[in-house]
Amino acid sequence: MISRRQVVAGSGLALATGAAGCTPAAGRTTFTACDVHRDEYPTVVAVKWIGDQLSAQTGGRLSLRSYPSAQLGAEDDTIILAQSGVIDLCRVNSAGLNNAFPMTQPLSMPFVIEGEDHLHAVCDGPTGQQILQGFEVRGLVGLAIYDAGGRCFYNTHRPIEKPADLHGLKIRVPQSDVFIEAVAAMGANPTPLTVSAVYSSLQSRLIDGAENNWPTFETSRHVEVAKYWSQTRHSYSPEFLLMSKQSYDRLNGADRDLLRDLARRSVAVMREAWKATEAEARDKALAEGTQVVEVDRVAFQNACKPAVDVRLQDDQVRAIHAQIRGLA
Ligand code: BDP
Repeated sequence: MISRRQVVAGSGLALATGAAGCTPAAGRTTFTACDVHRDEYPTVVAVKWIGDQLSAQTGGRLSLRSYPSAQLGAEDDTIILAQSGVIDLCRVNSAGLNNAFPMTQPLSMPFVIEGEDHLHAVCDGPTGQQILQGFEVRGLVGLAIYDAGGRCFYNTHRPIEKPADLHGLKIRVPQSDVFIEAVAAMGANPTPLTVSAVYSSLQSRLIDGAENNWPTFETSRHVEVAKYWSQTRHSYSPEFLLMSKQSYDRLNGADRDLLRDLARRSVAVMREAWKATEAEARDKALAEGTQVVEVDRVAFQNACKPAVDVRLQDDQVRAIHAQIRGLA
């Protein structure tokens, strides 16, 4: 795991060599974009597509350099680096934004979004726009919301069919109060860790399991260690593409419009890559011996209700939650 000090020091070095942070040279600008996933992951593919289009449409005046595989740090680090203008674009999950931006909480909350069609209705409409606009107050510009599939539990011990089966298990969650409260309500001991720490923590038995989507489970190789996959699909917590407001404000109006238009169009690019990657990841995991367990989803949903109700005490969270449920 990279420490924050290393990240900042590393980015400073990169900046000095012209590798990171909106680097204008003779009127040219290269945006830095980071992601915790590896190069072929659909979010990385979509952001690289934006970069290719930018270069093509500006004759190379605007371009983008991608830093996948958490090279610039964990998601929490990259959010801060983008806010402070050290990097230009970060792709992070809603989970990593939940605590600092409560408006994102309903997107991550358990059993609020019912599936991909519902998620698309939310993200492609006024609610998605409203949430994207809410980042500007804290130094970020929301550019796009991407799919992340249904998150499910997986563990090294036993088939989990109902909440009681989670008792006593340490389950890794993202650093989000929404996830901590939900997983506790479902009966496990939530253990917040960065996603990069999950593989070694499963191996060393620091944790017994985690929860995520098929592509993260397979591409991050958690599949090698955790054999039991439970189809809870308890959260459809989506991905965000965010830009440093400092970098955005340096662009002229036409470049801002171009970037926003490409980000909007990249959603379709991402969704297409996502469908294929999700199916392929599932097939590969099954071929590697993953045991898929059908679950009592209603029991999990009922167990989560008190955790959802706690979050709904916040007026903004309650209002967005109501909009989302209205689209179900
Ligand atoms: C994956 C997201 C990634 C998150 C990770 C997590 O794509 O952005 O970092 O979950 O659980 O699905 O932290």
